Amino acid sequence: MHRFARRSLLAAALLPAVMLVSGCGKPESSAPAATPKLRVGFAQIGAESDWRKANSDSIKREAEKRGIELVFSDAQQKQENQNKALRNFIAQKVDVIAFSPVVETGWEPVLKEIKAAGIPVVLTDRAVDVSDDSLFVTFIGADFVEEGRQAALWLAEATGGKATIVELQGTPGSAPAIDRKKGFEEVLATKPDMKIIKSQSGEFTRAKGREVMETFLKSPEGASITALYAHNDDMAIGAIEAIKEAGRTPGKDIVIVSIDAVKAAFEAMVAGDLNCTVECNPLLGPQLFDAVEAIAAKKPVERRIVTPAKVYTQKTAAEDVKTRVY
Ligand code: GZL
Repeated sequence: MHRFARRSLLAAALLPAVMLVSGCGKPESSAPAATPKLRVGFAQIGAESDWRKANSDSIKREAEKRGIELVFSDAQQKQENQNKALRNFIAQKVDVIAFSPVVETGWEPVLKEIKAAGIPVVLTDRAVDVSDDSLFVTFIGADFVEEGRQAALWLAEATGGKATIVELQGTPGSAPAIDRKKGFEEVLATKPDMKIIKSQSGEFTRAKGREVMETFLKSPEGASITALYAHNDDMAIGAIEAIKEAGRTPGKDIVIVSIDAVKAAFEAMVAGDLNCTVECNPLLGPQLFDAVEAIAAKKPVERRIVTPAKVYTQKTAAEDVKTRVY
């Protein structure tokens, strides 16, 4: 039986006893019994990008604002650390567990242990690939396939449908890397003169994005590159440094489209180095704790909560950059 059910049954059972003990037929202090603080365990992926840092800030800030006790762990982008943290939350008997799974697979065992412990699970940001739908209550996050489509549609428009593209993928096996590639290639299938000639993971980080872009530029096909598709802004910003070092002009010789729409991307667009970014909102704290509080109150929760996206380009970057909050 779920912890909340047990707790409310217990409270209901005890109340008459409490009233009997006091002998007066009504509780001594008229103040209502303080409802216990909700305790939520959150297993975060890491701090690999500006997006991730904004996501963590939003979750911590919102928990604080709502008086929810947050047990927060950072897995440094390692699945084994996330699994450890999730098992820890079971031992700590938290009320709800939430996490952003670093990759899609390998979660069934720990999710079954959490289910057996009667603790509800909320997924934020990234999805898991499991056969048993009862292993989590809801998934709150963007439609990564659509983000990939939007990036490709913008690039097709910007290049007249003709581009020799290199791709910096996100973390191998992660939902955003799989789906952003899928959406981009769906559009490319209709564009015969747009070709991805090289594609490799930059792990969603600036450092790795720069390193991989350097190898692309030094390869025999380096001189033929006319466009870069990066699965996040951090890798695009790292790649911009490599492009400049190679004596090429980012934003002109090599047109660049990425995803996230973090503030540094707007600064790069104002500088003319980046051409377009597709927004993937990291501020999931409010939606996460709306779902947590609904679960605690035994109210229904949507199975899938999609966060909207928007395409931003150099055209409006000088204005947009002033109001970006992450
Ligand atoms: C997307 C998120 C990705 C971001 C990256 O929802 O999972 O992980 O695009 C982040 O910046 O590292």
